Amino acid sequence: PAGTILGYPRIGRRRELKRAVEAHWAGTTDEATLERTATELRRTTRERLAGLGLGRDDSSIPESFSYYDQVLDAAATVGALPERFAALRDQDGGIGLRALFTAARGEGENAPLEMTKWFDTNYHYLVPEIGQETVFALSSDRLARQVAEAKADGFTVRPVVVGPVTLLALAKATDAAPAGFSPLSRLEDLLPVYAELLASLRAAGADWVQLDEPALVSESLESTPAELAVAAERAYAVLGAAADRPAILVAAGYAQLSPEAWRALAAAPIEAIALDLTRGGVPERVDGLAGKTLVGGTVDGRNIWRGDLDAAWQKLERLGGLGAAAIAAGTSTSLQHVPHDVADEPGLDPRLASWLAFADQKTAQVVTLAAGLRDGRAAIEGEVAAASAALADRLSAPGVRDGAVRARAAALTEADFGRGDYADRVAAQETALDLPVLPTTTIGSFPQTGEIRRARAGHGRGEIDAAAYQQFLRDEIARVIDLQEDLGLDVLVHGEAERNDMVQYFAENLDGFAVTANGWVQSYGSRATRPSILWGDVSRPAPITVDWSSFAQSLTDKPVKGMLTGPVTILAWSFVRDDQPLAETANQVGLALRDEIADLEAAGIGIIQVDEPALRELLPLKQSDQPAYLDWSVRSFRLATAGAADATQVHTHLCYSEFAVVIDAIAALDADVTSIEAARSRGEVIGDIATSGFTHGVGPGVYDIHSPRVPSVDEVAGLLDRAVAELPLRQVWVNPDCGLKTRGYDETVDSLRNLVDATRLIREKTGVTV
Ligand code: THG
Ligand code: ZN
Repeated sequence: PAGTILGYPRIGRRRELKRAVEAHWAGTTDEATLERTATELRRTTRERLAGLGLGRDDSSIPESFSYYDQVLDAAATVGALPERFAALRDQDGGIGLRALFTAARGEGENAPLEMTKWFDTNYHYLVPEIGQETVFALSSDRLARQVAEAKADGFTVRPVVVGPVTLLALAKATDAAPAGFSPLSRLEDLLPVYAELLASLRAAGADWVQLDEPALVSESLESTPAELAVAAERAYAVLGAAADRPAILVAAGYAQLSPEAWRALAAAPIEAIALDLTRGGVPERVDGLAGKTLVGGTVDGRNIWRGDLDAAWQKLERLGGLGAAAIAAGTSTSLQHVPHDVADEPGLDPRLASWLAFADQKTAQVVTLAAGLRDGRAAIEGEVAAASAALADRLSAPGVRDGAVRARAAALTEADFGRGDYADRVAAQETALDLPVLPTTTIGSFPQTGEIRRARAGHGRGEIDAAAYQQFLRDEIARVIDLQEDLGLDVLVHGEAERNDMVQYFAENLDGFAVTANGWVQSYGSRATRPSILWGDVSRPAPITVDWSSFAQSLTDKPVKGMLTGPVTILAWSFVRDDQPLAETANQVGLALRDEIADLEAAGIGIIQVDEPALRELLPLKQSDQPAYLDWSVRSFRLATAGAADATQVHTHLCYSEFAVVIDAIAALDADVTSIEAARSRGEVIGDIATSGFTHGVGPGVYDIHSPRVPSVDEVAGLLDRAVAELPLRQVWVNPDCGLKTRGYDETVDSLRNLVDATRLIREKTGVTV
């Protein structure tokens, strides 16, 4: 076929899969009911994709369904589930839904697989655990059954599986593995199982299979690009030679293939390669392409812009010059990273909507490009012109370029990016704040109870008027302030009951953003977010958080932290305009936040936290792109915060454990206090901070908020002991490792009480109590 998409959202237009899966987890529905819902979703997806113009019987419709995660699916298919879940297998060793969901979610003592970000997206996958002892064996026929199910409905679909190189490259060694063990060393043992899988897909009626190998574009994995290319060469030599297989499409999205991997795939005995042409250009001409189809990923699977069909066409033409047997149009990646359909957003401004393409619109674009490849460019001239006109309209529409915002950004000087000397700030803050040693605080949000969610929803539907909603939130703030005073915390928060999401809340209150009603994108498992759309120049029409923060401060003599989300995180968790460098957009957000900070200061708020949990997330896959990213991301944070007076204490919070990777950038943020998640191993993070020479205040999270478990006083005291042994006493803060929004009140109160008690113990032990 002349066009295909590499994958489609599987959560359902109204998050049907989330509801079905969570009902099953809650025990209200059985497995058969869940399977029926999933079957229905797949059927609807196929019909829709056919309706949009993909062929019913030419393998252009991908079968990319997953109940939870495609990496978990691939691991389960080849039998690579850790030993601790062995008891959940079927009698014949097969891995069914129960084992799959338990590996994803954990059960009792058996921790779930670790979760981490999928390349530079906001999707999270489960990390397979593979050791010397892992026995690979075909352990699930789920994908083959889905192919057969489609066949019975009259569709020949193209099953999508994570490829063997990527599966191993993303895996971590099991605890039992010897030191230095690399899962990639198991490639030879894994390949026969993939060959068996391919044969089963062929038997089920698949003419083509898609093996996703995005590891081949990354420079941020344990294995080097050269090692990965060698593995790919071997893998596709073996799979290409397998008997009874469907034609193989290897898809490598998310960035440009490494030159080594490009040469290896071109030379391999496979039938097609899908390239991401939205990141990096058309690759060099190499040997081996003569018998192959190249799928030009020209429709961006990562953003929601309608895109430039003329530019896409030109890339396809250049791809056609490489000497391949055939060229097809495609998406750059799976469409799992974008919402379903712009038509589900009647509330969006129609002009903005005309600039957008979600999964369905992107599929239609691929179909258009495919028609052009088949029938000639003239056949699609109308659609190409319409896309160009929408793009031109976007670039010239009111609000996209705001003269005042641009003039302000143009007038910035280096002085706007730096605060006063740190030592002076410490002195001014000691006088202003008078905090004890080992100050205790929380990250910002308190539990979002059902009551809070219902009140917000009621207000959204117009059932609760503005005055009543405001009073509800004030009562909630008063309750949270009282609670923190009772617990004896030193730096209080207002609890963020007014916020649905730490990014969407600011998007709703800043100019230049739009929010969607149904624009859900899977984050992990059954969880999704609705990324905001940053379409225009950003400015702040009015103060956003000042009333809530000053109300909270009026209730207590203790300092209440102002709580803001930083520019990098606002960008990372939104769909961002692609017509200017991210650095420019980040600075606009930074300036809006700078004004908010000035207003908070004027309202008497002495501590302001600007969260950047996503700082690590946006780090580019290519090492050569990383320094520029770290430079602009750090600068936008500094721009936001550098207007603060010396006496104002600026805090930030970062949500990940790979502290070492970006330690220099964290130091360069120059926040007075940084709280960090310490999930990997709390002690290790303290060690990392100590050896890094980090000099500012730091709060290594003393307990994990991602679990309802209450840490004991001894446990917290043990960590604090270690912290004060390795770090100067004056540097250490005491806090949980992330916001409390997803927790219940019972465990939150018990945990915070133990945190405060442990802090008292250590203060007494050190003999310094103020
Ligand atoms: N906000 C935004 N993006 C994010 C996060 C966030 N991306 C990264 C990280 N945090 C992802 N983590 C989560 C955690 C929980 C949920 C989603 C992503 C979640 N979502 C609800 C669900 O799916 O039921 C829906 C939330 C809602 O109703 O708004 O629980 O914090 N922007
Ligand atoms: Zn966090």
